[in-house]
Amino acid sequence: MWATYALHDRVLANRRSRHRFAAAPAALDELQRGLLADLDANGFAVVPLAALLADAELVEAVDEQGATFITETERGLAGGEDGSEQLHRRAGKEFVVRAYSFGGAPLGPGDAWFRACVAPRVLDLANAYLRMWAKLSYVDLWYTVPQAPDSDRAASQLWHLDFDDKHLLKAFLYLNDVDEDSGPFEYVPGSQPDGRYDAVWHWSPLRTGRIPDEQVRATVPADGIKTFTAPRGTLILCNTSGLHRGGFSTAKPRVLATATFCSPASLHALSRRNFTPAPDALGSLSAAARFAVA
Ligand SMILES: O=C(O)CCC(=O)C(=O)O
Repeated sequence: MWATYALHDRVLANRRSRHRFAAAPAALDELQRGLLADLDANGFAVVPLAALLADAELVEAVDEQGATFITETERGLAGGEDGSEQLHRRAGKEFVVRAYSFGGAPLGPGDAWFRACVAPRVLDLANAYLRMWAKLSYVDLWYTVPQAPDSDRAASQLWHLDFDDKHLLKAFLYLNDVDEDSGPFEYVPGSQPDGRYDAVWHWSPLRTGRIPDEQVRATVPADGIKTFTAPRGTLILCNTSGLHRGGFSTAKPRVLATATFCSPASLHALSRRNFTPAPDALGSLSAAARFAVA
């Protein structure tokens, strides 16, 4: 797998994508440049979506989409077995209800979160971080259902590195206020590829193991874990090929919109997009956005 990934990263898909980026790099403003510097240094950046997008109507539409998703999910959860069966959950990660999951939902301008993900203010930053034209491989909303505080953590609630790609940028937009009890996202700054912990937790394709909490705490200083408690409307951008975990909600649900930007090498070698661009999605998009979703 290393050989296939390295071939796509160095020679095939990513080289073309890097050329596309280098031929017409988008000019970033001061806010975007600051976020890029944070991403490069620590593997994450945090910003209110409203500040990054600078499009009040779109921010409002995303918020409404979140409110509708919460209402529908809670209706489903309250509807006993029948209602609950209609909800999108994946085996092994039942604690997350998803709006779309992996069904290839057609997404286009009618979906506010999709629109935000391909908006130049967001996509230009993702491309600048990856130093190539990125692919948008996953778009979804998640509702994390609270579980008993004494239950065991499972799946992505445990420390891990995402195995799909090292050129990776995930977006997590909190759609409700997230505190310690609602399962905040957590990250070890500097654990991204080429970061200060790269030698400790080195990324390799398809590496799927979980890393014990004791090992993490024995390796990083007490303030070396970033716990993202934050108000609704906060956007976290993170290279999750570094060490992360989250979604251990105990007292309250956590609701977020998420998206994954990755390199074409990931799409070729390791992953599959979870949505299909709707027929009306492409016409209005920039060349970089068409590339991202096509
Ligand atoms: O739910 C979370 O906060 C963690 C998500 C995660 O591990 C991932 O998206 O790779």
